[in-house]
Amino acid sequence: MNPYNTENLYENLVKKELNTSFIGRNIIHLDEVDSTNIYAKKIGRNSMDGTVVISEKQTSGRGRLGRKWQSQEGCLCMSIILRPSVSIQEISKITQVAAAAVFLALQEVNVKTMIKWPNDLLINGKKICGILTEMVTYKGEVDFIIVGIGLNINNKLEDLPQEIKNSAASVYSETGITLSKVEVTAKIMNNMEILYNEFISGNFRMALNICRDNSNAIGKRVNIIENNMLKAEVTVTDLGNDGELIVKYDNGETKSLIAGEISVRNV
Ligand code: BT5
Repeated sequence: MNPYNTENLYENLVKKELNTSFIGRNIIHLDEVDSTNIYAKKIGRNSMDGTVVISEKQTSGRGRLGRKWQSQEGCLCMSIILRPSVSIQEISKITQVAAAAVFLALQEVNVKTMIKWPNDLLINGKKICGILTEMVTYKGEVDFIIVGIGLNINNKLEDLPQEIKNSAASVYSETGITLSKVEVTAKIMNNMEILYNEFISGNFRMALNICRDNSNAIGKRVNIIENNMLKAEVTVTDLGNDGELIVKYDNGETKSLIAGEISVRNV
């Protein structure tokens, strides 16, 4: 079977499978763009809540902290524009809300993933999805946010660039299953709307529990990396109620780590 799903993500195909009231009700589908997050940032101020930008190809896909997202054929690249009325401090939680939504979407098509705090999904320990949440403020308040999701669905392993070949994979490369991009896109939006609505009504726990129950790190040893330097080897004990990573040092000290300041790598 052709591992690529050539079906295009046209708005009406996705919309047929949506049961949302606002996420994905306005879809901008592009053949090629530098980055769907950059595009969404440009149009965000004048876009309706829940607008989704999808591109078949990205020429400069972005990761966190200036890193790159390699957008090979078979990768689903989408950005959701949202206007949450929550404080700036709450915004980082939306990455975990999105991770939980992608997890549920894949679970619905019988693909089991693990969530790597705070923004990755893994299959067999390999990264298949990364999430980049960015915020645009206006007069010191959140104007809108962009939740960028890059999900390797039908990519062939040999097409992944050399530098990520050992750490990255796709749903297809790990399971042999070719999924419909349209179906997965709609399922992500459907699950995102449920979890996001809970989150903005004060219930972050629903998404958090999914991240906690399917964490690849809880109970494991990890390296803490800060500014590209190895800081310590610790044991992850839990996720805190605000989504922070709780770790225990070998001297017994416990600390909460906030996403964005550090990253963790399995030992
Ligand atoms: C991320 O950053 O994982 C966030 C990726 C977000 C991508 C989406 S695509 C739609 C939207 N538009 C954008 O421009 N971006 C968002 P980070 O945690 O910093 O991880 C980046 C690292 O993941 C890289 O340094 C590579 O090691 C690895 N990587 C890059 N491309 C990958 C891929 N396609 N699959 C798996 N790993 C990859």
